[in-house]
Amino acid sequence: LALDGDLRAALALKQFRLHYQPKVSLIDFSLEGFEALLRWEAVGKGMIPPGEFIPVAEETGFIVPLGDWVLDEACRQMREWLDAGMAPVPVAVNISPKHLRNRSAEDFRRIIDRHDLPPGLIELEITEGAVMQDLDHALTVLAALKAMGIRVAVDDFGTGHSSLSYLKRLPVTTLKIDRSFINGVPQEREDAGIVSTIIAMADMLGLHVVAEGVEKTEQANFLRHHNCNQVQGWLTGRPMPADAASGLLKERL
Ligand code: G
Ligand code: G
Ligand code: NA
Ligand code: MN
Repeated sequence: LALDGDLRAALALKQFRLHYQPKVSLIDFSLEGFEALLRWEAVGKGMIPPGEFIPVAEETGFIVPLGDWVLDEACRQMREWLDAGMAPVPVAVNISPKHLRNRSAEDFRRIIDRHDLPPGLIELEITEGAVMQDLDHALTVLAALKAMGIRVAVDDFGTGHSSLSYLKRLPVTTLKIDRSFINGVPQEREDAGIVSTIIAMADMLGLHVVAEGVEKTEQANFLRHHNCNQVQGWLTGRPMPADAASGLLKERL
């Protein structure tokens, strides 16, 4: 397991990278967005997955500067794509609970402005848990982000403890259905029921809905039948380095 000091050194040594996973339309599988996912290329240890160090960073508080770096790096990449004349798609960045608690909407905005980007090209993914840990702060930040035109998605939707009355009050643009529900689709009755109900509810609330962890064609067919908007999963694209993501953007032209 990584130690706090290792993580601080890794940031100083520029050992963190972002990979980008496609989000595609369910109508024609065309590229509509990316989720940025953090990777640590440790010398001699290969690539360390985030599951092994994000919890440490969250525990020690290092997630705050690390999360700022992730947002800054995603914005820098977006600026590079724009400057190269490419038509980019929005990039989503994961914001951990402690990062959200320690930052204001203006803090996030400042990072985006540093790269002179239209705010609509950046989306923040926030879990229900992060929202519920400090609801007043989260509601203030999310409302301000929305007013600035920055998109916000509720990540891992369905696994947290937020009630529907909170969901109604949350100023978000998108729900991402957790992959644990997508796993059982279409064969498991309960999962199929939960997924189709979340899609119908999102539609009723005017929210965009994305299914995570789609690995099989039958899952995509089920989601398309129920009018889900987007899918993200191994079926339509694994997380990839920035140059491969650039390749996908160029193919669209
Ligand atoms: O890519 P992988 O499946 O190993 O990711 C594991 C977990 O790490 C996921 O829950 C993912 O959301 C999280 N994660 C990946 N990148 C980031 C990041 O930049 N910031 C935060 N807070 N979590 C991330
Ligand atoms: O917690 P979060 O939703 O951010 O987690 C995203 C993680 O899910 C990423 O680390 C990514 O590698 C992983 N992931 C993306 N698509 C799939 C998939 O189709 N199957 C599985 N098992 N994991 C996936
Ligand atoms: Na996410
Ligand atoms: Mn998720």
